[in-house]
Amino acid sequence: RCRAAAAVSVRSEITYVMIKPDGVQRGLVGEIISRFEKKGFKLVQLKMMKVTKEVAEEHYKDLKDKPFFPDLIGYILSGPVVGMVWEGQGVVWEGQGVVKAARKIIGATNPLEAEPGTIRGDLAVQTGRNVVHGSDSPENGERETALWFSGHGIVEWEAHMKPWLVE
Ligand code: IDP
Ligand code: MG
Repeated sequence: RCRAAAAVSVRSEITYVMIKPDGVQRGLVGEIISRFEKKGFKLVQLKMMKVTKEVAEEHYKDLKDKPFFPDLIGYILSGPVVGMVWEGQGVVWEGQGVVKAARKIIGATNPLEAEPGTIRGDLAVQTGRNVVHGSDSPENGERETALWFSGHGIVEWEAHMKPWLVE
């Protein structure tokens, strides 16, 4: 079923997380997926893909006037990526849903400012090679899921861990 293309009101919050080409080349796919999985988020979509310029530019369209935009697109096109969608299934962190929580796990944009314990803080050193993307709002979680998984939507399944995770 294609939830990403349906009306906004009924679904729980989802976030689009993407392991960028450096994360794939450095063999960090398992490590990065593992951090979200262990936290208790529910994986509802996953795919390795070669990126097209059109999708990369659409994904980062809000940054198109930034001086680093051409380098950013070049970086994202430099190799395959692993895109995934995570659902929070009732897990909230400091009152926020999965989008905000995923960004805490990812850490600050500049890996040198990202806290140890975050993905970027532990695994990366430069803003231009910061290994992972995470949506910055629930709206962008929906938008990016629809963009990267166009025509696929997300997989609906019941994760039996939920009562073991939240009271
Ligand atoms: P975010 O990924 O933490 O949400 P954004 O500001 O949305 O950060 O920027 C998107 C991506 O663009 C960053 O993850 C990084 O790869 C790249 N980027 C952002 N700012 C710079 C910069 O100043 N120089 C080079 N690349 C940058
Ligand atoms: Mg961003």
